[in-house]
Amino acid sequence: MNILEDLEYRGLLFQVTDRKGLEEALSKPIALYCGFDPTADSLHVGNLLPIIILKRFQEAGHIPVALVGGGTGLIGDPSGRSSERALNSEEIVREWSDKIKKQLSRFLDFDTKENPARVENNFEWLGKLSMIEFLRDVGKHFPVNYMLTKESVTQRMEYGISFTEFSYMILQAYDFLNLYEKAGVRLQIGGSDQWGNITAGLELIRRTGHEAPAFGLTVPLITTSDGKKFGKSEGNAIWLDPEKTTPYEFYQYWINTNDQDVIRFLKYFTFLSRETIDELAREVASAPEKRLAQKALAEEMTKLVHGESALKQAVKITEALFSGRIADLTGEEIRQGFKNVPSHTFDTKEELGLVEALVEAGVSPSKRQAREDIANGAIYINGERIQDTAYMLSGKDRIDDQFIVVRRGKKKYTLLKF
Ligand code: 485
Repeated sequence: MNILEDLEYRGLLFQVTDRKGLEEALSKPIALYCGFDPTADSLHVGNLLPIIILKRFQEAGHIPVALVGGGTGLIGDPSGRSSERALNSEEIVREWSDKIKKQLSRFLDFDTKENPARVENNFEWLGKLSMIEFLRDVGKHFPVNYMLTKESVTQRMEYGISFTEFSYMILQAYDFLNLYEKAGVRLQIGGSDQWGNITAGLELIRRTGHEAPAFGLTVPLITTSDGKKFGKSEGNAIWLDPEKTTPYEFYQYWINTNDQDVIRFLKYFTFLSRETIDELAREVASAPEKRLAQKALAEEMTKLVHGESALKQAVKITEALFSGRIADLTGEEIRQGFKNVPSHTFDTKEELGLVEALVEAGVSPSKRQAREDIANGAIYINGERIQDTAYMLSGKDRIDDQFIVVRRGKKKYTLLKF
């Protein structure tokens, strides 16, 4: 199976400019690129698919170029947006570009002799381009009529679009031309919203008299069967930066994938073999309650993005929360696993009556209720039921001398911090 057939099997080919021609071009190693604008200080799972496809192309012997939009990020892509973007300061865009460059680098192989990856920042050339040069050498190739037919523009006609964002497609087109000329790039990939910008680049390459063919390929927009936005959990983006979305949260995001979506996502995102995926599909059909496919997906994704040891930790936290054996966790694991539960900070490490602590931390509304909760067996300290109303919390209860995990009833967790 060649790379295009593989992408097709995975459901990843949305549009291709010239499938036959591209197939032919791919019979030899080619360079290809995908661009990422620094619109935040981290990439998120919505950016993962093109990154993984760059990796797939590299594994198939081609040369991936990951481009950080340090220049285009100062302008703002109107594609897929109904309103004008707010401009970020140059300092912020520079800072975010550096972070994103680091993140992208994790996924690609720079050390292989045959086809090492490259990371570029388009500020390198866009930052130097003069206004006169831009208008004479690049703008002249773009009939305004042609630009007006682009969906990124027509979509915005009602609410308005600045000249700045209107010009964005020319900058991305110039990138493609530049990488074509200087790095032999023959293919640009992106999400389906990038089709207009990618084809603008092909147009520029053609109009500047280049002979060697160039191509564009887009991947579909990822949807979920329950209509929730892919890559978000309760409205929050799932980031690739472990400081913003912990590896445990990241693992949880994937493990919560619906049965209806999980096989499709395994095909999109993982490097598991076709046989393994088919086997997991049979498992989803015959024993969905085991969630083997979801586990495989969560494991593969967490390993890919955060590495083996972060995956082990995420699994350990998941298991401890499931079994209630909280005491086995380290302080760092507690921090990750209980990031989103209510917490209360005590400013003393003195012994503390459990009843008083429950009230102060808001676990029980009154001392009377706290005593009742304890006596009824509803209170767990680090996973162990405590039924002694005179119980004193002390150093031996603190994990890493910092945390005590309180559970009231089946599920209601509170984190006590010291
Ligand atoms: O030469 C280029 C310069 C910038 C870009 C691409 C080529 C970035 C592009 N205009 C863009 O805005 N991409 C989005 C981004 O950066 O967040 C998303 C796309 C998505 C997918 C992803 O990047 O919306 O479809 O391509 C990688």
